[in-house]
Amino acid sequence: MKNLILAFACLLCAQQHANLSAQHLDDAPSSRTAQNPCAPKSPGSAVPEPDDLRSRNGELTVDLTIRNYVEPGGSVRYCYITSDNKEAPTLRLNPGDLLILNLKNDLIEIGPPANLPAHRHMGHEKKKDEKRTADPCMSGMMSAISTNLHFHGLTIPPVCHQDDVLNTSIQPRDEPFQYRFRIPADEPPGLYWYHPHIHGFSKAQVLGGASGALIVEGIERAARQVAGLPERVVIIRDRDLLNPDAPPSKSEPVIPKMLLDRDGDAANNGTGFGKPAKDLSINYVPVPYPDYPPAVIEMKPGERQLWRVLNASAITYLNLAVLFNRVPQQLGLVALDGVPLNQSGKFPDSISWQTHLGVPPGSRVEFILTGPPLKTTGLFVTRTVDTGPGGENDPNRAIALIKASADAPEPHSILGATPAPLPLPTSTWLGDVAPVRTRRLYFSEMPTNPDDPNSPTEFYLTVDGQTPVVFDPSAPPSIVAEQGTVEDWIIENRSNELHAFHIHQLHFLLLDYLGKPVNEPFLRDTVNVPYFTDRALTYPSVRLRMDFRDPNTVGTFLYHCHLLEHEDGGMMGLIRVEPTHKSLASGQ
Ligand SMILES: [Cu+2]
Repeated sequence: MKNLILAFACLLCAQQHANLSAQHLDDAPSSRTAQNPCAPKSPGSAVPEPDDLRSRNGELTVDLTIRNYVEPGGSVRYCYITSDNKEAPTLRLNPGDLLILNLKNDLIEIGPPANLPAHRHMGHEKKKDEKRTADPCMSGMMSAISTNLHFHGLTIPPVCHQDDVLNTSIQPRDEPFQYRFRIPADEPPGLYWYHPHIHGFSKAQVLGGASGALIVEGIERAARQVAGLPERVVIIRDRDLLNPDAPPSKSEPVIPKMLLDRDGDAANNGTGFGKPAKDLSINYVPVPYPDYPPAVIEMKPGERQLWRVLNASAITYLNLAVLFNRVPQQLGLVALDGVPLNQSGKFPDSISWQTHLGVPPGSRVEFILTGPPLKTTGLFVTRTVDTGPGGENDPNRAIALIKASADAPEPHSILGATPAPLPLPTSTWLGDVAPVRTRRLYFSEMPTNPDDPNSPTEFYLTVDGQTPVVFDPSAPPSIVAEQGTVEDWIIENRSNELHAFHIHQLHFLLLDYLGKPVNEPFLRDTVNVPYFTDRALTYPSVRLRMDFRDPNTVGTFLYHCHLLEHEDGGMMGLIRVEPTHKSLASGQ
Protein backbone atom coordinates (compact mmCIF):
# COMPACT_ATOMS: atom_id res chain seq x y z
CA MET A 1 0.00 0.00 0.00
CA LYS A 2 2.84 2.35 0.86
CA ASN A 3 4.26 1.82 -2.61
CA LEU A 4 0.91 2.59 -4.16
CA ILE A 5 0.63 5.89 -2.29
CA LEU A 6 4.17 6.80 -3.31
CA ALA A 7 3.34 5.86 -6.86
CA PHE A 8 0.40 8.20 -7.03
CA ALA A 9 2.42 10.91 -5.35
CA CYS A 10 4.96 10.59 -8.14
CA LEU A 11 2.19 10.41 -10.73
CA LEU A 12 1.18 13.86 -9.51
CA CYS A 13 4.80 14.99 -10.02
CA ALA A 14 4.37 13.90 -13.62
CA GLN A 15 2.28 16.99 -14.21
CA GLN A 16 5.43 19.11 -13.86
CA HIS A 17 6.89 17.42 -16.92
CA ALA A 18 3.85 17.97 -19.09
CA ASN A 19 4.88 21.31 -20.55
CA LEU A 20 8.40 20.07 -21.24
CA SER A 21 7.22 17.05 -23.20
CA ALA A 22 4.65 19.05 -25.16
CA GLN A 23 7.39 21.48 -26.12
CA HIS A 24 9.57 18.60 -27.28
CA LEU A 25 6.84 17.35 -29.58
CA ASP A 26 6.33 20.82 -31.00
CA ASP A 27 9.98 20.73 -32.07
CA ALA A 28 9.06 18.11 -34.68
CA PRO A 29 9.24 19.26 -38.32
CA SER A 30 6.36 21.58 -39.16
CA SER A 31 5.52 19.48 -42.21
CA ARG A 32 4.60 16.59 -39.94
CA THR A 33 1.02 17.68 -39.34
CA ALA A 34 0.49 18.34 -43.03
CA GLN A 35 1.77 14.88 -43.93
CA ASN A 36 0.08 13.03 -41.13
CA PRO A 37 -3.63 12.49 -41.71
CA CYS A 38 -3.95 11.10 -38.19
CA ALA A 39 -3.64 14.54 -36.49
CA PRO A 40 -1.10 13.90 -33.72
CA LYS A 41 -1.84 15.47 -30.36
CA SER A 42 0.59 16.81 -27.78
CA PRO A 43 1.16 15.11 -24.44
CA GLY A 44 -0.37 17.10 -21.60
CA SER A 45 -3.02 18.72 -23.81
CA ALA A 46 -6.78 18.91 -23.27
CA VAL A 47 -8.68 15.69 -23.96
CA PRO A 48 -10.89 16.26 -27.01
CA GLU A 49 -14.23 14.50 -27.34
CA PRO A 50 -14.63 12.42 -30.49
CA ASP A 51 -17.10 13.95 -32.98
CA ASP A 52 -20.59 12.49 -32.78
CA LEU A 53 -22.40 11.26 -35.89
CA ARG A 54 -26.06 10.70 -35.01
CA SER A 55 -28.70 8.76 -36.89
CA ARG A 56 -31.57 10.78 -38.36
CA ASN A 57 -34.96 9.32 -39.18
CA GLY A 58 -33.73 5.86 -38.29
CA GLU A 59 -30.61 5.93 -40.45
CA LEU A 60 -26.95 6.91 -40.28
CA THR A 61 -24.78 7.02 -43.40
CA VAL A 62 -21.04 7.42 -42.84
CA ASP A 63 -18.17 7.56 -45.32
CA LEU A 64 -14.93 6.51 -43.58
CA THR A 65 -11.45 6.21 -45.02
CA ILE A 66 -8.72 4.31 -43.24
CA ARG A 67 -5.30 5.88 -43.74
CA ASN A 68 -1.84 5.30 -42.32
CA TYR A 69 1.32 7.24 -41.79
CA VAL A 70 4.78 6.51 -40.44
CA GLU A 71 5.95 8.78 -37.64
CA PRO A 72 9.52 10.07 -37.60
CA GLY A 73 10.34 7.49 -34.89
CA GLY A 74 9.20 4.67 -37.19
CA SER A 75 5.87 3.91 -35.53
CA VAL A 76 3.00 3.45 -38.01
CA ARG A 77 -0.21 5.30 -37.19
CA TYR A 78 -3.63 4.36 -38.56
CA CYS A 79 -6.80 6.42 -38.50
CA TYR A 80 -10.38 6.58 -39.70
CA ILE A 81 -11.27 9.91 -41.32
CA THR A 82 -14.69 11.06 -42.54
CA SER A 83 -15.10 13.00 -45.78
CA ASP A 84 -15.21 16.21 -43.70
CA ASN A 85 -12.07 15.28 -41.75
CA LYS A 86 -13.56 14.00 -38.51
CA GLU A 87 -11.26 11.42 -36.94
CA ALA A 88 -12.67 8.16 -35.55
CA PRO A 89 -16.16 9.59 -34.97
CA THR A 90 -18.56 8.13 -32.45
CA LEU A 91 -21.46 6.50 -34.32
CA ARG A 92 -24.71 7.03 -32.41
CA LEU A 93 -27.78 5.02 -33.33
CA ASN A 94 -31.00 3.91 -31.69
CA PRO A 95 -32.05 0.28 -31.51
CA GLY A 96 -33.66 -0.59 -34.84
CA ASP A 97 -31.72 2.07 -36.80
CA LEU A 98 -29.94 1.32 -40.08
CA LEU A 99 -26.19 1.92 -40.31
CA ILE A 100 -24.70 2.38 -43.78
CA LEU A 101 -20.93 2.67 -43.49
CA ASN A 102 -18.84 3.02 -46.65
CA LEU A 103 -15.24 2.12 -45.89
CA LYS A 104 -12.47 3.16 -48.29
CA ASN A 105 -9.08 1.56 -47.84
CA ASP A 106 -6.34 4.14 -48.45
CA LEU A 107 -3.58 2.21 -46.68
CA ILE A 108 -0.14 2.37 -48.23
CA GLU A 109 2.88 0.10 -47.82
CA ILE A 110 5.18 1.86 -45.38
CA GLY A 111 7.84 1.06 -42.83
CA PRO A 112 9.74 -2.17 -42.51
CA PRO A 113 8.15 -5.27 -43.98
CA ALA A 114 5.60 -6.81 -41.66
CA ASN A 115 6.64 -9.89 -39.76
CA LEU A 116 3.90 -11.92 -41.31
CA PRO A 117 3.57 -12.45 -45.05
CA ALA A 118 0.24 -11.82 -46.72
CA HIS A 119 -1.83 -14.94 -46.63
CA ARG A 120 -4.98 -16.17 -48.20
CA HIS A 121 -7.87 -17.41 -46.16
CA MET A 122 -10.16 -18.63 -48.90
CA GLY A 123 -10.97 -17.98 -52.55
CA HIS A 124 -8.74 -18.21 -55.58
CA GLU A 125 -5.23 -16.97 -56.20
CA LYS A 126 -4.98 -13.73 -58.13
CA LYS A 127 -2.09 -12.23 -60.05
CA LYS A 128 -0.14 -9.56 -58.23
CA ASP A 129 -0.66 -6.95 -60.94
CA GLU A 130 -4.32 -7.72 -61.50
CA LYS A 131 -6.19 -4.40 -61.60
CA ARG A 132 -9.59 -5.49 -60.39
CA THR A 133 -9.25 -7.20 -57.05
CA ALA A 134 -11.32 -10.13 -55.95
CA ASP A 135 -14.73 -9.69 -54.38
CA PRO A 136 -13.95 -8.31 -50.89
CA CYS A 137 -16.58 -10.68 -49.51
CA MET A 138 -14.64 -13.69 -50.75
CA SER A 139 -11.16 -12.26 -51.05
CA GLY A 140 -9.65 -13.67 -47.91
CA MET A 141 -6.40 -11.95 -48.93
CA MET A 142 -5.10 -10.56 -45.69
CA SER A 143 -1.94 -8.44 -45.75
CA ALA A 144 -0.64 -5.44 -43.81
CA ILE A 145 -2.58 -3.13 -46.14
CA SER A 146 -5.84 -5.11 -46.19
CA THR A 147 -8.58 -4.04 -43.83
CA ASN A 148 -12.15 -4.75 -42.71
CA LEU A 149 -14.37 -3.92 -39.74
CA HIS A 150 -15.64 -5.77 -36.71
CA PHE A 151 -18.49 -4.24 -34.70
CA HIS A 152 -17.46 -5.44 -31.26
CA GLY A 153 -20.33 -6.43 -28.98
CA LEU A 154 -23.25 -6.09 -31.41
CA THR A 155 -25.50 -9.11 -31.88
CA ILE A 156 -25.61 -8.82 -35.67
CA PRO A 157 -25.12 -11.61 -38.23
CA PRO A 158 -21.57 -12.76 -39.09
CA VAL A 159 -22.15 -12.29 -42.82
CA CYS A 160 -20.50 -10.12 -45.45
CA HIS A 161 -21.48 -6.43 -45.36
CA GLN A 162 -22.48 -6.92 -41.71
CA ASP A 163 -20.04 -8.49 -39.24
CA ASP A 164 -18.01 -11.09 -41.12
CA VAL A 165 -14.26 -10.85 -40.53
CA LEU A 166 -13.33 -14.35 -41.63
CA ASN A 167 -13.49 -13.77 -45.40
CA THR A 168 -14.14 -10.06 -45.79
CA SER A 169 -10.98 -8.21 -46.76
CA ILE A 170 -10.86 -4.82 -48.48
CA GLN A 171 -7.79 -3.94 -50.53
CA PRO A 172 -6.46 -0.45 -51.30
CA ARG A 173 -7.60 -0.61 -54.92
CA ASP A 174 -11.15 -1.60 -54.05
CA GLU A 175 -14.12 0.73 -54.34
CA PRO A 176 -15.55 1.86 -50.98
CA PHE A 177 -16.97 -1.21 -49.29
CA GLN A 178 -20.43 -0.94 -47.83
CA TYR A 179 -21.35 -2.19 -44.37
CA ARG A 180 -25.12 -2.12 -44.02
CA PHE A 181 -27.10 -3.46 -41.07
CA ARG A 182 -29.75 -2.59 -38.56
CA ILE A 183 -28.98 -2.28 -34.86
CA PRO A 184 -31.20 -5.03 -33.44
CA ALA A 185 -34.35 -3.64 -31.83
CA ASP A 186 -33.44 -5.45 -28.60
CA GLU A 187 -29.72 -4.53 -28.58
CA PRO A 188 -28.93 -3.31 -25.05
CA PRO A 189 -28.17 0.45 -24.96
CA GLY A 190 -24.51 1.14 -24.29
CA LEU A 191 -20.98 1.50 -25.61
CA TYR A 192 -19.80 -0.72 -28.48
CA TRP A 193 -16.91 -0.16 -30.89
CA TYR A 194 -15.51 -0.72 -34.37
CA HIS A 195 -12.02 -1.83 -35.31
CA PRO A 196 -10.21 -3.82 -38.03
CA HIS A 197 -10.03 -7.61 -37.68
CA ILE A 198 -7.60 -8.69 -40.40
CA HIS A 199 -6.07 -11.95 -39.26
CA GLY A 200 -2.35 -11.55 -38.64
CA PHE A 201 -2.47 -7.75 -38.80
CA SER A 202 -5.13 -6.73 -36.28
CA LYS A 203 -2.54 -5.75 -33.69
CA ALA A 204 -0.64 -3.39 -36.01
CA GLN A 205 -3.76 -1.54 -37.13
CA VAL A 206 -5.41 -1.26 -33.69
CA LEU A 207 -2.12 -0.35 -31.96
CA GLY A 208 -1.70 2.28 -34.67
CA GLY A 209 -5.00 3.88 -33.59
CA ALA A 210 -7.67 2.31 -35.82
CA SER A 211 -10.73 2.19 -33.57
CA GLY A 212 -13.81 4.21 -32.74
CA ALA A 213 -16.90 4.10 -30.53
CA LEU A 214 -20.43 3.09 -31.46
CA ILE A 215 -23.19 3.99 -29.02
CA VAL A 216 -26.60 2.36 -28.94
CA GLU A 217 -28.66 5.17 -27.45
CA GLY A 218 -30.97 4.89 -24.47
CA ILE A 219 -28.77 3.88 -21.52
CA GLU A 220 -30.79 6.26 -19.33
CA ARG A 221 -33.84 4.08 -20.01
CA ALA A 222 -32.16 1.16 -18.21
CA ALA A 223 -30.36 3.19 -15.52
CA ARG A 224 -32.61 6.06 -14.48
CA GLN A 225 -29.84 7.51 -12.29
CA VAL A 226 -27.98 8.70 -15.41
CA ALA A 227 -31.00 10.52 -16.91
CA GLY A 228 -30.06 14.10 -17.77
CA LEU A 229 -26.34 13.61 -17.11
CA PRO A 230 -23.69 14.96 -19.46
CA GLU A 231 -21.84 12.05 -21.07
CA ARG A 232 -18.20 11.82 -22.06
CA VAL A 233 -16.72 9.22 -24.42
CA VAL A 234 -13.22 8.24 -23.33
CA ILE A 235 -11.15 5.92 -25.53
CA ILE A 236 -7.94 4.58 -24.05
CA ARG A 237 -5.64 3.23 -26.76
CA ASP A 238 -2.13 1.87 -26.48
CA ARG A 239 0.65 2.69 -28.89
CA ASP A 240 4.36 2.14 -29.42
CA LEU A 241 6.54 3.83 -26.79
CA LEU A 242 7.47 7.39 -27.71
CA ASN A 243 10.61 7.17 -25.53
CA PRO A 244 11.58 3.49 -25.64
CA ASP A 245 15.16 4.02 -24.51
CA ALA A 246 14.45 6.25 -21.50
CA PRO A 247 15.10 4.95 -17.99
CA PRO A 248 12.16 4.97 -15.58
CA SER A 249 11.40 8.30 -13.91
CA LYS A 250 13.59 8.94 -10.87
CA SER A 251 10.40 9.74 -8.95
CA GLU A 252 9.36 6.08 -9.10
CA PRO A 253 9.78 4.38 -5.71
CA VAL A 254 11.45 1.33 -7.25
CA ILE A 255 13.56 1.08 -10.38
CA PRO A 256 13.00 -2.47 -11.57
CA LYS A 257 15.32 -4.30 -13.88
CA MET A 258 14.35 -4.10 -17.54
CA LEU A 259 13.02 -7.42 -18.76
CA LEU A 260 11.68 -8.36 -22.17
CA ASP A 261 8.99 -10.91 -22.83
CA ARG A 262 9.02 -13.30 -25.76
CA ASP A 263 7.14 -10.78 -27.91
CA GLY A 264 9.94 -8.25 -27.34
CA ASP A 265 7.79 -6.02 -25.11
CA ALA A 266 8.70 -4.86 -21.59
CA ALA A 267 7.87 -7.86 -19.40
CA ASN A 268 5.88 -7.80 -16.19
CA ASN A 269 8.40 -7.22 -13.41
CA GLY A 270 5.89 -7.60 -10.59
CA THR A 271 6.57 -4.20 -9.00
CA GLY A 272 3.92 -2.01 -10.62
CA PHE A 273 6.65 0.29 -11.92
CA GLY A 274 9.23 0.50 -14.69
CA LYS A 275 8.90 0.60 -18.45
CA PRO A 276 5.44 -0.35 -19.76
CA ALA A 277 5.05 -2.59 -22.79
CA LYS A 278 3.17 0.22 -24.57
CA ASP A 279 2.32 3.86 -24.02
CA LEU A 280 -1.31 4.84 -23.52
CA SER A 281 -3.31 7.63 -25.07
CA ILE A 282 -6.67 9.11 -24.08
CA ASN A 283 -8.76 10.21 -27.08
CA TYR A 284 -5.44 10.21 -28.96
CA VAL A 285 -3.59 12.47 -26.47
CA PRO A 286 -0.48 10.41 -25.66
CA VAL A 287 0.63 9.92 -22.06
CA PRO A 288 4.18 8.72 -22.68
CA TYR A 289 6.62 6.84 -20.49
CA PRO A 290 8.68 7.68 -18.43
CA ASP A 291 7.01 10.76 -16.87
CA TYR A 292 3.39 10.16 -17.96
CA PRO A 293 2.45 13.83 -18.42
CA PRO A 294 -1.30 13.57 -17.85
CA ALA A 295 -3.81 14.89 -20.38
CA VAL A 296 -6.35 17.39 -19.04
CA ILE A 297 -10.10 17.10 -18.57
CA GLU A 298 -12.09 20.02 -17.15
CA MET A 299 -15.32 19.50 -15.24
CA LYS A 300 -17.57 21.89 -13.39
CA PRO A 301 -16.95 21.48 -9.64
CA GLY A 302 -18.91 18.55 -8.23
CA GLU A 303 -20.67 17.85 -11.55
CA ARG A 304 -21.94 14.32 -12.16
CA GLN A 305 -21.12 12.89 -15.57
CA LEU A 306 -21.48 9.51 -17.25
CA TRP A 307 -18.04 8.43 -18.43
CA ARG A 308 -18.22 5.87 -21.23
CA VAL A 309 -14.75 4.32 -21.29
CA LEU A 310 -13.48 1.90 -23.94
CA ASN A 311 -10.20 0.03 -23.65
CA ALA A 312 -9.26 0.00 -27.35
CA SER A 313 -5.72 -1.14 -26.52
CA ALA A 314 -4.10 -3.86 -28.58
CA ILE A 315 -2.34 -5.52 -25.63
CA THR A 316 -2.74 -3.37 -22.49
CA TYR A 317 -4.95 -4.23 -19.51
CA LEU A 318 -6.40 -1.33 -17.53
CA ASN A 319 -7.39 -1.04 -13.89
CA LEU A 320 -8.98 2.41 -13.73
CA ALA A 321 -9.36 4.65 -10.70
CA VAL A 322 -10.01 8.32 -10.01
CA LEU A 323 -8.13 9.92 -7.11
CA PHE A 324 -8.88 13.17 -5.29
CA ASN A 325 -5.97 14.13 -3.00
CA ARG A 326 -4.72 10.55 -3.53
CA VAL A 327 -7.99 9.06 -2.24
CA PRO A 328 -9.76 6.67 -4.65
CA GLN A 329 -13.27 7.91 -5.47
CA GLN A 330 -16.46 5.87 -5.80
CA LEU A 331 -17.26 5.13 -9.45
CA GLY A 332 -20.88 4.18 -10.13
CA LEU A 333 -20.70 1.40 -12.72
CA VAL A 334 -23.94 1.29 -14.74
CA ALA A 335 -22.92 -0.78 -17.78
CA LEU A 336 -20.30 -3.34 -18.72
CA ASP A 337 -19.40 -4.29 -22.29
CA GLY A 338 -22.33 -2.29 -23.67
CA VAL A 339 -24.95 -3.89 -21.45
CA PRO A 340 -26.58 -1.97 -18.55
CA LEU A 341 -26.18 -3.88 -15.28
CA ASN A 342 -29.96 -3.85 -14.93
CA GLN A 343 -30.72 -4.83 -18.53
CA SER A 344 -32.21 -8.08 -17.27
CA GLY A 345 -34.15 -6.47 -14.43
CA LYS A 346 -32.02 -8.55 -12.03
CA PHE A 347 -30.04 -5.60 -10.68
CA PRO A 348 -32.68 -3.09 -9.53
CA ASP A 349 -30.12 -0.70 -8.01
CA SER A 350 -28.68 -0.38 -11.55
CA ILE A 351 -25.36 0.83 -10.11
CA SER A 352 -22.38 -0.99 -8.65
CA TRP A 353 -20.12 1.39 -6.70
CA GLN A 354 -16.42 0.57 -7.08
CA THR A 355 -13.11 2.31 -6.36
CA HIS A 356 -11.38 0.70 -9.32
CA LEU A 357 -12.53 -0.96 -12.51
CA GLY A 358 -10.55 -3.68 -14.31
CA VAL A 359 -10.93 -3.32 -18.08
CA PRO A 360 -9.35 -5.95 -20.37
CA PRO A 361 -8.51 -4.98 -23.96
CA GLY A 362 -11.80 -4.75 -25.87
CA SER A 363 -13.96 -4.22 -22.79
CA ARG A 364 -16.03 -1.16 -21.84
CA VAL A 365 -17.08 0.38 -18.52
CA GLU A 366 -19.69 3.12 -18.21
CA PHE A 367 -19.76 4.83 -14.83
CA ILE A 368 -21.02 7.87 -12.98
CA LEU A 369 -18.23 10.14 -11.83
CA THR A 370 -18.69 13.14 -9.57
CA GLY A 371 -16.18 15.83 -10.51
CA PRO A 372 -13.72 17.23 -7.97
CA PRO A 373 -14.76 20.15 -5.77
CA LEU A 374 -13.36 23.61 -6.53
CA LYS A 375 -9.62 23.94 -5.87
CA THR A 376 -9.15 20.16 -6.04
CA THR A 377 -7.57 18.46 -9.03
CA GLY A 378 -8.45 14.83 -9.55
CA LEU A 379 -6.24 12.26 -11.21
CA PHE A 380 -7.52 9.56 -13.60
CA VAL A 381 -5.09 6.65 -13.42
CA THR A 382 -4.64 3.02 -14.27
CA ARG A 383 -3.28 0.88 -11.49
CA THR A 384 -0.91 -1.94 -12.27
CA VAL A 385 -2.29 -5.24 -13.58
CA ASP A 386 -0.56 -8.51 -12.73
CA THR A 387 -0.27 -10.12 -16.15
CA GLY A 388 1.82 -13.04 -14.86
CA PRO A 389 5.48 -13.99 -15.30
CA GLY A 390 5.01 -14.35 -19.07
CA GLY A 391 2.95 -11.17 -19.50
CA GLU A 392 3.68 -7.58 -20.43
CA ASN A 393 4.39 -4.79 -17.96
CA ASP A 394 1.25 -2.77 -17.24
CA PRO A 395 2.48 -0.44 -14.47
CA ASN A 396 0.76 2.23 -12.36
CA ARG A 397 0.49 5.40 -14.38
CA ALA A 398 -1.41 8.66 -14.73
CA ILE A 399 -3.78 9.16 -17.65
CA ALA A 400 -5.42 12.55 -17.08
CA LEU A 401 -5.84 15.36 -14.60
CA ILE A 402 -9.44 16.25 -13.80
CA LYS A 403 -9.53 19.97 -13.19
CA ALA A 404 -12.48 21.61 -11.45
CA SER A 405 -13.41 24.81 -13.24
CA ALA A 406 -16.63 26.83 -13.12
CA ASP A 407 -16.01 27.68 -16.78
CA ALA A 408 -15.50 24.08 -17.90
CA PRO A 409 -17.27 23.44 -21.20
CA GLU A 410 -20.16 20.98 -21.02
CA PRO A 411 -19.61 17.69 -22.86
CA HIS A 412 -21.17 17.58 -26.35
CA SER A 413 -23.92 15.22 -25.38
CA ILE A 414 -26.46 15.12 -22.57
CA LEU A 415 -28.61 12.06 -21.84
CA GLY A 416 -32.39 12.29 -22.04
CA ALA A 417 -33.91 13.71 -18.86
CA THR A 418 -37.27 11.93 -18.94
CA PRO A 419 -36.65 8.49 -20.37
CA ALA A 420 -39.34 5.90 -20.93
CA PRO A 421 -38.27 2.74 -19.06
CA LEU A 422 -36.64 0.10 -21.24
CA PRO A 423 -38.89 -2.96 -21.54
CA LEU A 424 -37.49 -6.09 -19.98
CA PRO A 425 -36.10 -8.70 -22.40
CA THR A 426 -38.72 -11.16 -23.62
CA SER A 427 -36.29 -14.09 -23.38
CA THR A 428 -35.66 -16.02 -20.18
CA TRP A 429 -32.70 -14.76 -18.11
CA LEU A 430 -29.60 -16.62 -19.29
CA GLY A 431 -28.81 -17.74 -15.76
CA ASP A 432 -32.15 -19.56 -15.60
CA VAL A 433 -31.73 -21.57 -18.83
CA ALA A 434 -30.34 -25.10 -18.59
CA PRO A 435 -27.22 -25.58 -20.72
CA VAL A 436 -27.40 -28.37 -23.32
CA ARG A 437 -23.74 -29.26 -22.75
CA THR A 438 -20.50 -28.16 -21.07
CA ARG A 439 -17.31 -27.68 -23.07
CA ARG A 440 -13.80 -27.08 -21.79
CA LEU A 441 -11.37 -24.85 -23.70
CA TYR A 442 -7.89 -23.76 -22.75
CA PHE A 443 -5.30 -21.11 -23.53
CA SER A 444 -1.73 -22.41 -23.96
CA GLU A 445 1.55 -21.34 -25.51
CA MET A 446 4.53 -23.23 -26.93
CA PRO A 447 7.83 -22.23 -28.54
CA THR A 448 7.74 -22.91 -32.30
CA ASN A 449 10.78 -25.13 -31.80
CA PRO A 450 10.26 -27.14 -28.59
CA ASP A 451 14.05 -27.61 -28.32
CA ASP A 452 14.65 -23.84 -28.40
CA PRO A 453 12.77 -21.92 -25.69
CA ASN A 454 13.82 -18.66 -27.39
CA SER A 455 12.12 -19.49 -30.68
CA PRO A 456 8.95 -17.52 -31.48
CA THR A 457 5.85 -18.37 -29.44
CA GLU A 458 2.84 -20.11 -30.89
CA PHE A 459 -0.47 -19.26 -29.22
CA TYR A 460 -3.35 -21.72 -28.96
CA LEU A 461 -6.97 -21.67 -27.84
CA THR A 462 -7.98 -25.32 -27.86
CA VAL A 463 -11.14 -27.31 -27.21
CA ASP A 464 -10.13 -29.94 -24.66
CA GLY A 465 -9.51 -33.24 -26.43
CA GLN A 466 -8.48 -31.60 -29.72
CA THR A 467 -4.83 -30.99 -30.70
CA PRO A 468 -3.49 -27.49 -29.95
CA VAL A 469 -2.84 -25.72 -33.27
CA VAL A 470 -2.47 -22.09 -34.27
CA PHE A 471 -5.70 -20.74 -35.75
CA ASP A 472 -6.35 -21.91 -39.29
CA PRO A 473 -9.32 -20.12 -40.88
CA SER A 474 -9.67 -22.78 -43.57
CA ALA A 475 -10.00 -25.61 -41.04
CA PRO A 476 -13.46 -26.83 -40.04
CA PRO A 477 -14.96 -25.10 -36.99
CA SER A 478 -13.68 -26.44 -33.67
CA ILE A 479 -17.14 -26.07 -32.16
CA VAL A 480 -20.57 -26.65 -33.67
CA ALA A 481 -23.55 -25.42 -31.66
CA GLU A 482 -27.25 -25.07 -32.39
CA GLN A 483 -29.19 -21.85 -32.46
CA GLY A 484 -31.79 -21.70 -29.71
CA THR A 485 -29.56 -23.41 -27.14
CA VAL A 486 -27.23 -22.27 -24.39
CA GLU A 487 -24.00 -23.97 -23.35
CA ASP A 488 -21.57 -23.70 -20.45
CA TRP A 489 -17.92 -23.19 -21.39
CA ILE A 490 -15.09 -23.60 -18.93
CA ILE A 491 -12.11 -21.57 -20.17
CA GLU A 492 -8.79 -22.56 -18.57
CA ASN A 493 -5.47 -20.79 -18.72
CA ARG A 494 -2.58 -23.25 -18.97
CA SER A 495 -0.02 -20.54 -19.76
CA ASN A 496 1.95 -18.25 -17.49
CA GLU A 497 0.33 -15.03 -18.67
CA LEU A 498 -3.07 -13.40 -18.38
CA HIS A 499 -5.45 -13.76 -21.34
CA ALA A 500 -8.77 -12.07 -22.18
CA PHE A 501 -11.44 -14.35 -23.66
CA HIS A 502 -13.81 -12.74 -26.20
CA ILE A 503 -16.44 -14.13 -28.55
CA HIS A 504 -18.16 -12.36 -31.45
CA GLN A 505 -21.95 -12.00 -31.98
CA LEU A 506 -23.06 -12.61 -28.37
CA HIS A 507 -22.72 -11.77 -24.70
CA PHE A 508 -22.18 -14.37 -22.00
CA LEU A 509 -22.82 -14.74 -18.30
CA LEU A 510 -19.84 -15.22 -15.98
CA LEU A 511 -20.86 -18.06 -13.64
CA ASP A 512 -17.60 -19.01 -11.87
CA TYR A 513 -14.30 -17.20 -11.51
CA LEU A 514 -11.34 -19.32 -10.38
CA GLY A 515 -13.74 -22.10 -9.47
CA LYS A 516 -16.01 -19.99 -7.27
CA PRO A 517 -19.55 -18.91 -8.19
CA VAL A 518 -19.81 -15.16 -8.79
CA ASN A 519 -23.58 -14.76 -9.19
CA GLU A 520 -23.36 -11.80 -11.56
CA PRO A 521 -26.80 -10.59 -12.70
CA PHE A 522 -25.35 -8.95 -15.86
CA LEU A 523 -23.55 -9.90 -19.07
CA ARG A 524 -20.09 -9.44 -20.58
CA ASP A 525 -18.40 -10.01 -23.93
CA THR A 526 -14.77 -10.10 -22.72
CA VAL A 527 -13.35 -11.60 -19.53
CA ASN A 528 -9.91 -12.07 -18.01
CA VAL A 529 -8.63 -15.59 -17.38
CA PRO A 530 -5.77 -15.43 -14.82
CA TYR A 531 -2.42 -17.07 -15.46
CA PHE A 532 -1.15 -20.45 -14.26
CA THR A 533 1.92 -20.94 -12.12
CA ASP A 534 3.60 -24.17 -11.09
CA ARG A 535 2.52 -23.47 -7.50
CA ALA A 536 -1.16 -23.84 -8.44
CA LEU A 537 -2.82 -27.23 -8.09
CA THR A 538 -5.31 -26.60 -10.88
CA TYR A 539 -5.47 -24.44 -13.99
CA PRO A 540 -7.14 -21.09 -13.32
CA SER A 541 -10.50 -20.96 -15.08
CA VAL A 542 -13.74 -19.13 -15.66
CA ARG A 543 -17.11 -20.76 -16.37
CA LEU A 544 -19.31 -18.93 -18.85
CA ARG A 545 -22.89 -19.47 -20.01
CA MET A 546 -22.90 -18.91 -23.76
CA ASP A 547 -26.13 -17.68 -25.35
CA PHE A 548 -26.90 -19.04 -28.82
CA ARG A 549 -30.61 -18.19 -28.70
CA ASP A 550 -30.57 -15.03 -30.83
CA PRO A 551 -31.31 -15.78 -34.53
CA ASN A 552 -28.54 -13.31 -35.49
CA THR A 553 -25.86 -15.56 -33.97
CA VAL A 554 -26.38 -18.17 -36.71
CA GLY A 555 -23.32 -18.79 -38.90
CA THR A 556 -19.57 -19.15 -38.53
CA PHE A 557 -17.70 -16.73 -36.32
CA LEU A 558 -14.75 -16.32 -33.97
CA TYR A 559 -13.73 -16.57 -30.34
CA HIS A 560 -10.24 -15.50 -29.31
CA CYS A 561 -7.90 -13.84 -26.86
CA HIS A 562 -8.34 -10.06 -27.14
CA LEU A 563 -4.63 -9.41 -26.71
CA LEU A 564 -4.21 -8.86 -30.40
CA GLU A 565 -0.67 -10.22 -30.66
CA HIS A 566 -2.00 -13.46 -29.20
CA GLU A 567 -4.97 -13.44 -31.58
CA ASP A 568 -2.72 -12.70 -34.58
CA GLY A 569 -0.34 -15.40 -33.32
CA GLY A 570 -3.04 -18.08 -33.43
CA MET A 571 -5.02 -17.88 -30.16
CA MET A 572 -8.38 -18.00 -31.91
CA GLY A 573 -11.00 -20.55 -32.87
CA LEU A 574 -14.03 -20.95 -35.12
CA ILE A 575 -17.54 -21.79 -34.03
CA ARG A 576 -20.43 -22.61 -36.34
CA VAL A 577 -23.90 -22.10 -34.96
CA GLU A 578 -26.32 -24.18 -36.98
CA PRO A 579 -29.78 -22.76 -37.60
CA THR A 580 -32.73 -24.49 -36.04
CA HIS A 581 -35.36 -25.79 -38.44
CA LYS A 582 -37.50 -22.86 -37.38
CA SER A 583 -34.95 -20.22 -38.36
CA LEU A 584 -34.22 -22.05 -41.63
CA ALA A 585 -37.90 -21.77 -42.48
CA SER A 586 -37.83 -18.02 -41.86
CA GLY A 587 -34.83 -17.66 -44.18
CA GLN A 588 -32.22 -16.89 -41.50
CU1 LIG B 1 -3.89 -13.65 -24.71
